[in-house]
Amino acid sequence: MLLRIDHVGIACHNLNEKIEFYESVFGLTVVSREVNEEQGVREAMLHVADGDQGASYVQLLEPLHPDTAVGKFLAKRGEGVHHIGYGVADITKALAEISAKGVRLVDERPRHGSMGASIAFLHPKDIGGVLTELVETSRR
Ligand code: MC0
Repeated sequence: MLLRIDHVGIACHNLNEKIEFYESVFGLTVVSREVNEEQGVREAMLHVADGDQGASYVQLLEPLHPDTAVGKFLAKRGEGVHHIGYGVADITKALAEISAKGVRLVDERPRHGSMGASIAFLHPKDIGGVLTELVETSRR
């Protein structure tokens, strides 16, 4: 069901500072920057690698307001890994299969994600404390 690690989402206080850090330390390149009002984030995708099943990225996330998913996470836990995003071929089918196994879905239906992808989150409390995101994308 899971094709690849699409991205690792990392919560930070200052997006520009963190981009500079990842560029200078790891030599990564920003391929997309977006504001996603629905998710309450300003984010950047930095390309890591290409594989048979598509590309993988580091996603840096800065909250638009304190009262957002990432804002609350930062207040509680500080900067760090916020979620893992896995690539899937058919997100609607994957959500139905996962839900049938008793895992709570944060999103019953896909939402709009970075770089035109369809995304949906699974509840961290049912996945060993890891906020998990499914990503269906046509990009390669
Ligand atoms: C919260 N919890 C987490 C967590 N966020 N655990 C692991 N990883 C995380 N990132 C835990 C809290 O510590 C708490 O545990 C419990 O879940 C409830 O958290 P809360 O702070 O009280 O907040 P809730 O319940 O209002 O919301 C938690 C929930 C929410 C996961 C449902 O953050 C959510 O809907 N997340 C999905 C959307 C999202 O994260 N969007 C931002 C990225 P305790 O033990 O204290 O009860 S958007 C994105 O990434 C897009 C742009 C993309 O990829 O394209």
